[in-house]
Formats: sequence, structure tokens, C-alpha cells
Amino acid sequence: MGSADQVNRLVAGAREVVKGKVKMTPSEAFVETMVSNGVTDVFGIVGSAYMDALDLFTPAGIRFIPTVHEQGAAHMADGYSRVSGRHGVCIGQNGPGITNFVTAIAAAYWAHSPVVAVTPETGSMSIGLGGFQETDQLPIFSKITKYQAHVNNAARMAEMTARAFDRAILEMGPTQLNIPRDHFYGEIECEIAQPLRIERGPGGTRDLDAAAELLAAAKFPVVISGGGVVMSNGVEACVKLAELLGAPVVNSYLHNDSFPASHALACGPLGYHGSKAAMTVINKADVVVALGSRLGPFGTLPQYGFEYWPANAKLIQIDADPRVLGLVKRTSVTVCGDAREAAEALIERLSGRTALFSRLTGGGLAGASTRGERERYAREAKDVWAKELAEWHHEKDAWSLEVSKGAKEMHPRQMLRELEKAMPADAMVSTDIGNICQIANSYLKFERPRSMFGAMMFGNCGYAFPTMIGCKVAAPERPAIAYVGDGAWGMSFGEILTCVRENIPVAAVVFNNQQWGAEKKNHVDFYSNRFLGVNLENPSWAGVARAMGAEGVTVDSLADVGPALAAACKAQGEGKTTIVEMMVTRELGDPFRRDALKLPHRLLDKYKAYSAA
Ligand SMILES: Cc1ncc(C[n+]2csc(CCOP(=O)(O)OP(=O)(O)O)c2C)c(N)n1
Ligand SMILES: [Mg+2]
Repeated sequence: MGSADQVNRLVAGAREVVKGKVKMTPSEAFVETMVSNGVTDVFGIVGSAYMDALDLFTPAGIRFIPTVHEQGAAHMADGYSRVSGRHGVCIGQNGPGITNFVTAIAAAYWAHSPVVAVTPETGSMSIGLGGFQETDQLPIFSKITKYQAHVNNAARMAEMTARAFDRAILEMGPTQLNIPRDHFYGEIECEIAQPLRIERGPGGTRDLDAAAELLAAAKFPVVISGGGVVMSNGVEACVKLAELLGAPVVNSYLHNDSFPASHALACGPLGYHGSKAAMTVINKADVVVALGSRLGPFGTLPQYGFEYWPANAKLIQIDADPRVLGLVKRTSVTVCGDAREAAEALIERLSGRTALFSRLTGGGLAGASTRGERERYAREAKDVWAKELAEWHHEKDAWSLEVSKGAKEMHPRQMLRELEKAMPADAMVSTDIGNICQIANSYLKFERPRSMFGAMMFGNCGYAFPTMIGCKVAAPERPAIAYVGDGAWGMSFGEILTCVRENIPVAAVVFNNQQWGAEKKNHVDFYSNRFLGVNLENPSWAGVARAMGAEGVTVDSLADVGPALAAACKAQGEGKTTIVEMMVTRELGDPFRRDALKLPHRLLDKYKAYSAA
């Protein structure tokens, strides 16, 4: 029985927050503040540090989801928040339980996820004495959280808890709530705060006016729809703005769900193994409007040997976070505002400038008469890319050809295409870090937001599976699928037990190429195939899954890929988690970055043989 069954959120009063200044225990203040913030699920591993508060989760209508590893718990909180737009919460034992959070909180930081990491710590009377499970927990998270609340006095429990929750949403990123473990006990008098939810607004009038002028003068405007569009629930507004301008739309890197893929103006994602159509189209732009994007440095690197960023285009950057404006790319206009509201404000400013208005006043949209041309250009670019991709069955570099010669395993690209074809309409897909997961970027298309969950810019192997478990908790009705390489799977498969124990049915598609492929590619490209630590001897991952109480399927022919995915999605309706192990060749696609490494140069005689070939 999963703990969901133990929580009856309909227990009278469970979700009703105590009102006014009341005497309570700090544990009660902590739990009530979570209720006030709408928290219904918390991921973690039990620990004596916070047992007094844990005891109250069930009567408060909060489900506690025990995980295999605290890193998994924090990734789950991340996935949960990315799907729901609400807080993801994780908690653990002081010391090692908390340090186990670190990688996942860093990942959530770069995914802009409002995760609250609750970190009980050594009791206040023994801090600094070097007792059991003690480490200074604030410095560890200082660079990977937006805010750190420290409960320095039990009387401040409600206040600090509320602030940690408020700031996670306010700044869209993880916050830490650090609580010396003795501060859960005692009696305090306090009031439970209402959540502080501010309206961000569309941005300054002057900046929006300037943006509208630039767009009105654009001959070839292109929209980059970023993660901020998803987070602000702004896809509809983005569609309207693009339609008004007749502007093709590209997704920012790993945000393939930020614009409906079937829309006539949609050109697909930029970035590593993104859409060549998107790159061809943006290269033509005279004005680019980056809506809800920090324009991260890796999202616009040259791809396919194509330096596509339009260096001479005017750039309008719109983002809710002022710190990212003008940071990576020089902007012509910057707008600090909510992506949805800013798009709506631009629509308001531009919608009067119809073709008729334009004829009468000469002040209309400069690109109005050529919208058909842009649409045609985008359509042709998409057709060319679709054809190229359809014929791109396998990698063609010398090493890939050699290792796949006569191989009975599937070519990764063909396998990814079969997965794409079988993808259920409302699926949620997370992707890990690895060569095949990155190539998957070419084959992942979405119609609705909050559907794609890449490992984003922290880029840690082991992200996708636990994140998808969190996604499934937030959206149990949607098919949940994690794409994971076999190396990354070794880091994360333990959480199968969480799926089975807690009845959280998901599917994981494991790409078994028996190698840490993405890193091996560097050995091929830079180190004359001097392989070290990149080959993997795997057990049957399907067998391992079965031993852990899940379904396990091994697929080695293309015809079985689609049916296996469909079955794994259907099985979720029956409460079953399925691991689909794809047996694929060892061929490897283009590397992430060509500028990441230099050819080896050695000076000492003993290492001379280890120079570039
Ligand atoms: C936690 C972590 N450790 C190491 C790396 C470096 N790294 C990047 S990709 C990669 C290989 C991934 O291998 P696998 O998951 O098997 O996928 P493949 O590349 O074979 O498709 C490694 C080790 C990383 N990104 N994250
Ligand atoms: Mg691999």
C-alpha cells in the first residue's frame, strides 16, 4: 500500500489553516505553513531530525513519499514543480541526508524550479562541536539556491518557512529552509502567513513601447519561445503574438514544449541536435524576440557546423529575472516582465497596426505584406529538415560506421524515430544527459506545455528518471516516460523501488549501448580512441527491473519499439512501472561542443605516445 492511501485529504479540517495568533508547537507551525502553501506531497527519506513534524504530515493531508536516495527525492520535487507550477518539497536527515540533495538542487536551480529543500541540521546547542551528522549546511547550498532561510529561533518557524516558500515562487528557483533540529520542539505563539503571490506585470511601458516599435519595423521577425513562456502559462499569448506578426517561432534549447509543434509557424528547437529548420529560419531574422529566455550560452552554440545566430539582427529580450537580461547576448531592447503578460502587452500595442492601418497611416507592421513569404520560408526549411531527418538512419563518421557494421542492435536514430511515432499525445518526457538522449532532441515534439523535462544546464547524468517520478505524482493521469542512457541508468535505477513501493507507475526507456557514449565520443574525436572508463558491462536491465518488482522488457528490433512504448504507457493505467531496455549500436552522434576540448599536447617523453595521432 502506497502512502497515498494513508492520507485522507478529506479528513475534516486537514487542509484548513489555523487562523490568527495561536499557541502551537514549531512542528505545527512548519506543517501548517506548508498547508497554507498548498503542499500536498513531500519527497524524502525519514530521519530522526524531523520526526516530530513528520508525525503531523498525515493529519495535515500531506503525503510523504519515501525515496531510495535523497538525490532522487530532490529530483522528484523538481519534476513535480515543473509539471504543476507549484512548489516541489523535499526533506531529509541532517548531515548526509542533506548533502545527498546537493546535485539535484543544483539541477533544479538551472531548471528554474521552485523547490523548497527542507534541511534539518544539528541541534542549536551542539552546532560547531563536531557531533554526529554535523556539517555547515548553509554554505553548501549558497550558490544553488535563490534564498536560504535559517530558523535561528523556534519562535520564527512559521515566518521562515513562509519566506522560503514565497521566495521559491517569487524568484523561480530552489530555496533552502534550514532548521536546527531542536527548534521543532517547544511552544510558540505565532500566526500562519497567507502565501505572498505577486503579480509580475508585463514590464515597463517605455521598454514595451520600444519593443513594439522594433517589431513593427521588422521585416523578418522571429520569436524564440523560452522556458519562461511555459512557466508563465503563456503559450497561448505567444501563439497570438507570432500569428499577429506572422513570425516563425523557434523553441529555446530543451524547451520543445514552449510552442505547439504542429502550428504552421513552429520551426522546432534550437541547440544541440535541435531543428535545422529553426536554425535556418532564425538565421534570416532581422529582429529576434526572445520571450521568457535567459539565452543561456549553450543554447545558441553553432550546430551541424552552422553558425546560425543572426549576428546583425536586433534582439529584444523579455524575462522576469532582471539578472539574465543582456547577460549573454547584447540586446537592443530589454523588458523585465512576465513572458505571458509581456506578450499580451505587445499584442495590445501591435494589434491596431493591421494592413489597413498600415496603408492609411504608413505606421503599420513593416512585415505585414511579406508574412506569406516568411511562412513559406519556414515551411520549406521544415520540409528540408524533415526529409533529411527521415533519411538520417545512422551516424556516418568512420568510428560509427565501424562499430555498427553488421551489428544486430538497432541504430539509435531509427529507434528514436519509432519512439516518436508511438508517443501518446499528452505524454510527459524527461531526458537525461548522454549522446542518445541529446540526439532525441530532434525527435521530441509536443503540443502542450509542461511536457518536456530535460536535465537542463546543470547537465547531470541521473536526472531523468527520478524527475519523471515526481512529474507523475503531480500529473498521475498523464503517460510518464523517462529517456535514460545505460550509464545514467546505473546512477538512478534504484528509484524503481520508489515507483513500486509507492505505486507511482512510470516508464523508463533505457538506451543500452554498453558505454558512457557521450564521453566516449571525446575519446574518438580527440584521443585517438584511447578508451578508458567508457565501456560498460551491463546486467540485463530488464531483468533487474523485474527483480525489483517492475515490468522489464528488452527490445532489439525496430518493429517492437513502438508497441513496447505503447504497452509501457498503458501499463501505467494498471499501476505498473515498466523499464524498456533498447539494445542499440555503439555509434555516436555529434558531440555537444566542439570547443570543449583541445587535442592532447604532451611535453614529457613518457607521455609522448599520448599525444594527438
Ligand atoms: C553526474 C554526472 N557524471 C558525469 C557526467 C559526464 N557525462 C556526460 S554524458 C556522460 C555519458 C552518458 O552515458 P549514458 O548515460 O550511457 O548515455 P550515452 O551517452 O551512452 O547515450 C557522462 C559520463 C555527467 N554529465 N553527470
Ligand atoms: Mg550509454
